[in-house]
Amino acid sequence: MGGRHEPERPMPLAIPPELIARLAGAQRIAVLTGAGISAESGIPTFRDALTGLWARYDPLQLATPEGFARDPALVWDWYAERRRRIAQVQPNLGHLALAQMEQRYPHFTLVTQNVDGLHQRAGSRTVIELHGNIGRVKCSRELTVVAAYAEGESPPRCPCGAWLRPDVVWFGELLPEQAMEQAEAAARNCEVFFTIGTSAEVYPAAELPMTARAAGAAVVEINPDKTPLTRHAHFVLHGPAGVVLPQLLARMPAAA
Ligand code: BV8
Repeated sequence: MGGRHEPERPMPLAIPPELIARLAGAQRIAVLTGAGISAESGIPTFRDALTGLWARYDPLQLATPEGFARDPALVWDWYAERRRRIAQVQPNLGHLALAQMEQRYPHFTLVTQNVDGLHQRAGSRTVIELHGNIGRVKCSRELTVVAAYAEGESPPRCPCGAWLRPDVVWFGELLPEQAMEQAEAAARNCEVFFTIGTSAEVYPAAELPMTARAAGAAVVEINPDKTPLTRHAHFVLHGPAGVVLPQLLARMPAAA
């Protein structure tokens, strides 16, 4: 009889000792995450070919005010489908490791481009959402968040009569000013800046690791693939966030 099949144990990662030393001596850490950190929860990234119903749609067309104006029902239904998928998944080991990492440092700022709320569900207490949150809905005219709305019409309407829309930042829209200011301050003042699961192609978020680098921080990229940032990073850990982050956490100082 064959033995019990041990779950696939990830290969131990070669983590540079200089990085361990930087993390041991650091007080201020900043992290930027992108869609890749939610990939292991089963949420397709923007660069993956979207599976199923949405395979033929391009987020760059749907996640825009023009796309919404052109076909509000299609855009609303795309977000409703994404919301349903997010409700069915769980945060993964990468999200959970970042929530624990926050406890290890006196100054830990997590900035995310993701709109799925999985960092908060994993227990991260301070999350700066640069691109909003798919769980929130706002009036497309008054821009005020609406807590409840009658399902039925797609998109539903605000009491003022205008369509409701997801409270996310579309391409061509400005990012929330306070969120961006906090993110930039964290990038300028941190000692180590992690960029995790992002293709580093969407601005102005993609500027943050370069801001940190210019301010003297050690920039660490965690991604299975290369990105335009890879050559600028001081440390590159090639692998999925759900594998790399728990191994990195195990080498970090105990909780502060
Ligand atoms: C703006 C919410 C000012 C909606 C999103 C230069 C300066 C300023 C602006 C621009 C500029 N150049 C171009 C622009 C315009 C534009 C832009 O950046 N375009 C890109 C396409 C070039 N930026 C904007 O429009 C921004 N607004 O600048 O306002 C302005 C205003 C008016 C006129 C002019 C300027 C707004 C950008 C925000 C858009 N909204 N999301 C929604 O989600 O539906 S962006 C959306 O796409 C996501 O939020 C995310 O940010 C982005 C996708 O990027 P990633 O997160 O990196 O995901 P991606 O799939 O690309 O990559 C995943 C990575 O994970 C890969 O590298 C993969 O290898 C890796 N990975 C996979 N598995 C794993 C993994 N990593 C780790 N572990 C794994 N297991």
